[in-house]
Amino acid sequence: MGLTAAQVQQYDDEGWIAPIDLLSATETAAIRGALEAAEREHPQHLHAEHRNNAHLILPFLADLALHETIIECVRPLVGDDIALAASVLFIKEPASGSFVSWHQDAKYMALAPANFVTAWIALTPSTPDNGCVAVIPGTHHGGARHHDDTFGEDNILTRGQNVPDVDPDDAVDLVLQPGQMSLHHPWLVHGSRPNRSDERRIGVAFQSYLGPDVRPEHGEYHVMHVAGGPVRPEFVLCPRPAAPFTPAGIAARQAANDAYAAVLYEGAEQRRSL
Ligand SMILES: O=C(O)CCC(=O)C(=O)O
Repeated sequence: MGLTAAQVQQYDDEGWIAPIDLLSATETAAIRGALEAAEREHPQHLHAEHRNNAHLILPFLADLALHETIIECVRPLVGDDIALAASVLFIKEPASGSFVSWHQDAKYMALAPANFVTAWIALTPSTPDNGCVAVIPGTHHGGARHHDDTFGEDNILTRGQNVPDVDPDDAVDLVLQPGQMSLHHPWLVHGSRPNRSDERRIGVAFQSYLGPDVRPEHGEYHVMHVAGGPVRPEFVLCPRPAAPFTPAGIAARQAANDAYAAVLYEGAEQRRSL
């Protein structure tokens, strides 16, 4: 439970920690099963273009976001009062070209200071063959890098934002078994290649857990309370879903997605639905 001093040191030095054991095989299979059942039964709410903030309509994902082990790992990195800004289902279908270009999460999130951390949870194996997350260690030092907006068809990111001057030879693959998680810093340059395997690669990213001093620089953030003191008045407090796909949950998620899209697409030349 929690992080060792060496893991906290690695986060400070390199900007990432992995792998961290989170869920048992049974728990992971149950969450994957529930997610895939929800995808089958409610495709209009969970299709490939609509994978943000599903924790606001699916109680089992909200419960996962509040997992005690995640909180114990996040607390030493950001502080005791924690809110969750958003979540993303990063799903790569078998043998698909979907990839994630080199980017820094904080570039377009308009949250400051960068006292927040993403937890990425593997519900399937996540390997070089199926396009696991890869990071460039140490790139969280020095703040924002230049990004080009590429709007690539197969790019999972909103703008296809890409840091051009990355040497892929510097990358470390964050290989995870189902039920393990990684943590990464908001300024860490990272990305992922396509899934060349014949199985889905499913990751749930809680993006991000915000420390007590973090505030929106502009726009509106609809956040969920996670731990410690109350959510600051600069944020809109989102309720946890009472049951799957309730009208209130669907409306809360839509409002959160609309507000998030407005922030992420600020100044963008193209837009797609979130
Ligand atoms: O899941 C992926 O391939 C990329 C994940 C990512 O960019 C993130 O969690 O910030």
